[in-house]
Amino acid sequence: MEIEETEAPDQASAENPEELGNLRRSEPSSSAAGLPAVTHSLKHALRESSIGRVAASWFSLNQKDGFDCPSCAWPDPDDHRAKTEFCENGAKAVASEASNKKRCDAAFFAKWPVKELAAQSDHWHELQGRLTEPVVLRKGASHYEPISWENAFRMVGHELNELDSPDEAIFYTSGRTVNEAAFLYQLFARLYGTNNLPDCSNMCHESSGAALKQTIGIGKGTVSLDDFEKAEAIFIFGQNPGTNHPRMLSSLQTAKRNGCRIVAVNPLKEAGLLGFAHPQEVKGLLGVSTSLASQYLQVRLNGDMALLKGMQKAILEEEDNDPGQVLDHAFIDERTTGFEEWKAALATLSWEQVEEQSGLAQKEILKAAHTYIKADSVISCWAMGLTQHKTAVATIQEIVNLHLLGGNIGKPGAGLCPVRGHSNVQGDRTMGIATNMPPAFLDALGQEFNFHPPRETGLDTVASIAAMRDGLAKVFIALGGNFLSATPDVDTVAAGIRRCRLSVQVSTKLNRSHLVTAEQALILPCLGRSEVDRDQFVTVENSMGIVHASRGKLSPVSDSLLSEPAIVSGVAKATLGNDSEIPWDDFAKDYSLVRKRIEKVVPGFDDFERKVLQPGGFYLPNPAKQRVFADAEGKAPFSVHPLEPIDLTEGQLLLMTIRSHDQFNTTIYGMDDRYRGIRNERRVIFLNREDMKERNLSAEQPVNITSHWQGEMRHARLFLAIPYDIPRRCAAAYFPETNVLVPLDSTARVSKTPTSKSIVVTVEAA
Ligand SMILES: Nc1nc2c(c(=O)[nH]1)N[C@H]1C(S)=C(S)[C@@H](COP(=O)(O)OP(=O)(O)OC[C@H]3O[C@@H](n4cnc5c(=O)[nH]c(N)nc54)[C@H](O)[C@@H]3O)O[C@H]1N2
Ligand SMILES: Nc1nc2c(c(=O)[nH]1)N[C@H]1C(S)=C(S)[C@@H](COP(=O)(O)OP(=O)(O)OC[C@H]3O[C@@H](n4cnc5c(=O)[nH]c(N)nc54)[C@H](O)[C@@H]3O)O[C@H]1N2
Ligand SMILES: [Mo]
Repeated sequence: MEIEETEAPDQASAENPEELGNLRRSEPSSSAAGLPAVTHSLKHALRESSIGRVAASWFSLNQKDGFDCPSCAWPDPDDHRAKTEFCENGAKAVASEASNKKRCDAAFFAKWPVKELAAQSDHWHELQGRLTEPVVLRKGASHYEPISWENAFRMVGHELNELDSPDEAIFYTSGRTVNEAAFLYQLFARLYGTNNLPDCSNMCHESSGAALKQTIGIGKGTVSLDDFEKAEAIFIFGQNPGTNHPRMLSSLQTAKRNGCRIVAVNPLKEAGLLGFAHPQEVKGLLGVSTSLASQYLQVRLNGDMALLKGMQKAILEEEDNDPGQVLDHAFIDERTTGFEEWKAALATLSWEQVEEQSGLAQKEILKAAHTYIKADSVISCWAMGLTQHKTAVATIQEIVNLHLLGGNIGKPGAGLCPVRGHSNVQGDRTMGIATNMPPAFLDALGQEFNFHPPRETGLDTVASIAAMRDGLAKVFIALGGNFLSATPDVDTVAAGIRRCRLSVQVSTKLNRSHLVTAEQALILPCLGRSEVDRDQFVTVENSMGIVHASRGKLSPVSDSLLSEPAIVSGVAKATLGNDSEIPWDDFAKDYSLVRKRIEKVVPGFDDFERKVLQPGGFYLPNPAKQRVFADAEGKAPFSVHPLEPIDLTEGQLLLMTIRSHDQFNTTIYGMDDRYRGIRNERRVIFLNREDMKERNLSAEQPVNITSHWQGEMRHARLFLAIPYDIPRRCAAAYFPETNVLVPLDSTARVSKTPTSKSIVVTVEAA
């Protein structure tokens, strides 16, 4: 069945224009950063702002009295911070936010019809500067026009109060939202009466949270930064830190210099895993790099579970050869359950199956297993390469199994490290942004604010899309993000949003979610984290569970911006009126009042105000670090999962949708993917040379991509075929251009995360 594109010619386009740039290609790099990282940071920054503003932003970034980098969630060192504790892509993120050379103001929106804006590319949207005043798109109008903050709030309140049920409203959050805003937002949604709180995490590390909660009892990692200095082996699965977490490379470099062995598991040979030239070291600037991975396992897409089982098999075989010397028996006996059942299940798996499904030779897997066995302390890191598959939760639980065998959780230099994406995505969850917060949280919230929070599980991202598509949800509000472009099955999302009565976007920069809208739409522009918010500071939590303060340093790009907490409070007051006993106006003015309430509701925040003002902040409690795990006795279960290969029929490939070096999710800073040797083009698909030969495709030939899912076909047109070092029958292309191919119903078990890294496709000459 063809999934029809729903766009009528008179509708705003939900996709980037199908146009090619002017591709230039070079050899992929064998190390990341160095001087080019510094020059590219500067180039991007100066394109957006004056030199003074650039300097002010760079020297406040990630300093103890400055603001938290709005790019990734990698932590800052507890001590020894460099004067410039940032990376090329952090610098791009700040440049994008600090941008003051152009602006999307009333004159901009008066000039541009929405449909014409939608005909432009995501990169063009990014270059238009900051959103500077609230604007409204009225029913049937072609242009956005200015609206006062008061009227905007009133409009949202009116539409929410018109709904037949609170469950017809959706409250989405993206992971840049700071703790105070997130706490107020979930409070508002629950007072209003719904748990419909989908977030970007549903598309991101939801699988990690689900896998870890069931095993180690907490959906977060167990390491801190200094564990990287003590680790004897580090495994990095499905992650491209050179682009997405560049500051992690400094930690890997330190580990390597301390003698740690690093094993990279990735279908692509990513530059940042091969080597790192530290831009803050003279040698690094001169291009001398530290090699990082001592073993590179070019696993087949979705082959990690087979690899992990293979490693476990090898470890058990070694234990049989050398009883008592390989496994941590004391740990297994005292801190785990289900070892014997798990071992029996693994015994039924053959090496042939492991090799076939991982795409790796037994010899390579044995080598990785020996690295694990020889190390007294092991860290495993992972990101989207593991979380966005049907068997994501199972695969992550295989990592947990691996760590349980050697007691590699809760001791120095060892542990589990899901590397988070958005800078406060972990904090947003802690604050209650979730469709199913535990009863204890809801009890505490209800008690503190004197109400009965709804208990029914709300709609997550995929379920929200289905509800809008089916006419069951009618108001869509987003605190940050770019829902339309970040979600799967873009045409279905567009059709769903268009059926709604009102869509509201709280944003800093123009994006496609402002252009494909409900009957009426609002853009509510907010302060960025880099900007001064009167005398207030905010708080965030990084990937390692450290909560710290962030204080903007730059002057706001416009006087008409409000902070996120002020916007949430304004909407809440306009919706819930004076009946509510909650002092929304006070919360908007003084965030310490919000923090006082957080302290009462969220565990681990006692003495919040004082602790968060300590330089560097404080660690949240994490029982798994003390080896207290999921079950009633604090033990962690071994998890048993069968291998589940994805059956490709003749001619089909498995496609992963990934990030280029010049993007932050749907924000496209530039058209290059320098480390992979791609310049001036995003419409590319990386293919194995043999697979290209089989299809008679030549290098840079234009192709169309079709995805196949339960008899349905989805199309993405006009991409250039790039011969690349990638395993047979695997392919890679950038998101969001390929999100049209991701079927809405193809999700990971348990976590419901869209399977954006395993899309079954065929590729044909265009
Ligand atoms: N500059 C920048 N920084 C970012 C972001 C950004 O877009 N730009 N995004 C932020 C966010 S929200 C997130 S979640 C993170 C994302 O960070 P990453 O997870 O690093 O992002 P992806 O580009 O999705 O890369 C996934 C990696 O997994 C590999 N991979 C794909 N499939 C498989 C598989 O089946 N097995 C294995 N072993 N590997 C696989 C790919 O080759 C790629 O190297 O980065 C955060 N930081
Ligand atoms: N095919 C495919 N799809 C994916 C992924 C993939 O790997 N492949 N990755 C998924 C992942 S991991 C994630 S996290 C999601 C990301 O999904 P989202 O978080 O929804 O998307 P972003 O592109 O990060 O959002 C960018 C927008 O956020 C707004 N913004 C930026 N800073 C701020 C701020 O401080 N406050 C507010 N209010 N707004 C701000 C800007 O207007 C900007 O246009 O995408 C997912 N989608
Ligand atoms: Mo993410």
